[in-house]
Amino acid sequence: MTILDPEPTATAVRRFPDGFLLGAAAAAYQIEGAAHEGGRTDSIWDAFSRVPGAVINADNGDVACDHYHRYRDDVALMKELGLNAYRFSTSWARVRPDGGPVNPEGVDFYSRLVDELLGAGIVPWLTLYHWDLPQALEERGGWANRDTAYRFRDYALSLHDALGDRVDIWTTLNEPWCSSFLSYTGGAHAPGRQDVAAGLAAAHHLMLGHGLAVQALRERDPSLELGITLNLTNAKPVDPTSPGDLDAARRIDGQFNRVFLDPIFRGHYAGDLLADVGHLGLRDVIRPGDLEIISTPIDALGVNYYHGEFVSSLPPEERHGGEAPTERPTRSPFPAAEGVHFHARGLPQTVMGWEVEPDGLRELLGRVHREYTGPAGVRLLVTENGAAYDDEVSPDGAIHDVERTEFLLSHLGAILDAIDEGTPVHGYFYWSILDNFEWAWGYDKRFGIVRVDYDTQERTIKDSGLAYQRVIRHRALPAASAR
Ligand code: IFM
Repeated sequence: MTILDPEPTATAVRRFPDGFLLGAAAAAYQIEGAAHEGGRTDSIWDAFSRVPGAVINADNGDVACDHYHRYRDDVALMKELGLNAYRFSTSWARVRPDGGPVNPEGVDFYSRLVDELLGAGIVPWLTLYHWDLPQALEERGGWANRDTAYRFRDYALSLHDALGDRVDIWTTLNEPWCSSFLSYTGGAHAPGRQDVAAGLAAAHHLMLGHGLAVQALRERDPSLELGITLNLTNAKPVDPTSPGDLDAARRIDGQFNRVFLDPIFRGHYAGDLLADVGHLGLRDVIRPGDLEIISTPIDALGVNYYHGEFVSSLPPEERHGGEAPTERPTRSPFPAAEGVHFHARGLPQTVMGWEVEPDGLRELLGRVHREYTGPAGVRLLVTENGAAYDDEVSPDGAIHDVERTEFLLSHLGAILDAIDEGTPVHGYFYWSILDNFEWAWGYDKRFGIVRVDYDTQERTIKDSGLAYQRVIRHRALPAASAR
C-alpha cells in the first residue's frame, strides 16, 4: 500500500489527536509580489535584493508567486488540500509603508485574505513579522535601534484594529534568530550587516517588541491566542566525551536556542550565555524592566525544525554544506562561536545541504516541553518543517517528489512519536504551501507541496501535496511499515 492508495486500513494507521491542526505556511515577501502596488514601499528585503551578489541570480520578491493577485485561487487550493489552518505573515511595509501611518489599501488585502480563508473553513494563523522590516525603519537603525520595538507594537495594534474581529491566533515574530544574528551579524540576510553588537541588540529588541506587542494585544482582547515562533535545533557534540566538543554544543545551544527561550519563558538570559556574549554588546542594551516585558506570558510556542547541528572543537575533514549562497562575503552569525566547527553525520541531505533527521524533531519537542512550554502551560506546535529538493515535472505534468513526501510523512511520524511519549503537540504546518522566494537563494530552491511555474504562475499539486491531502482527510498517517 502507498499513501496514495484509496483507504488506509484501520490497523495500519496512526491517528492525530482531536483538535490537532494540520496546516501549511508561507510568508509575505516570499509569495505576495506586488512589491510596488497598493501603497506598499520598500522593506529591507527589497533593498537587500538590489545589492549585487546578495541574492542568487539577482532574484527578488517583486512578483514572487503573485499571491497578492491570486490569493483567491491559492485559498481554493488550500481548501482542496483540506488544510485546517494557514499560517501567513503580514507585510509591515504594506500595512504601514515606511513605518508611517496605516495604509488602508494594504490592510484591506489582509482583510480580504482572512475573509477568504474563513469562507473556506481554514483557520487564519497570523504572523506579524517574518523578516521584512520597512527599509525606512532600517535607515533609522533597524532592530539595533530600541525604538523599532515600540514601532512594532504600534504596527501590531493597527492590524488588530482591522482583523481582531476575525483573527484569533497571533504570532509576533517568526524566527528572530534569523532576523537578528543571520541578518545583523552574519550578513547573509537583509539588511546584510556584519556587526556582532548589532546582532545582539537586534535579538534583544526583537524580543522586546514581541513582549510589548503581547502586552498590548492582550490588553485589547484577553481571549486572543498569542505566541511566538522560534527556529530551534538540537546541538550535539561530535564526541560526547570531549570537553571541547561539549563546550561547542553548549555554545550553539546557548546562542541559537536559549538566547530566546530563557528570556521569553524564564525572564532572564542564562549565566553561561551572558558570560559568552554579555561583553559583546548584550549587557549594554538590556534596560531595567525589559525582561519582565519579554517574559509576558504567552499562549503558544511555534517551533520551526529543519535539522540538527553536530559540532566539535575540531574541524571536519570535509566542509559541511548549508551556508548561504551569496557571492558577498559573510561571517558566522554566532556572536561567540570561534573554534566551533559544524560536522556532517552522513545522513541524507536536502538540496539546502541540511541533514534529514526526523527523530530530532521528536527529541527537540520533548526537550522544549519539559524545560519550557510544559511548566508554563503553553501550547506547543510545529509551525514550520519542510524540505527543498530539485523537483522535476514528469511528461504527464505530475511532480513525483518522493523524497519530499517521505520527509513530510516521517516528520509527521516523529510528532506522533513525541505525542506517544507524553509531549503534547497541537499542530503541524508544512513549509511551504507554495514554492517561493527562498531569501538569499532566490527561486533556486523549492520547498512547496504545490509547484509554481514562475513563467506562467501555474500551480500544480505535487505528490507530497496529494499525500498530505490524504493524511488530512483521514487525520491519520499510514504506519511506516505500510508506506
Ligand atoms: O523559507 C524559510 C522561511 O522563511 C523561514 N524558515 C525557514 C524556511 C526555509 O529556509
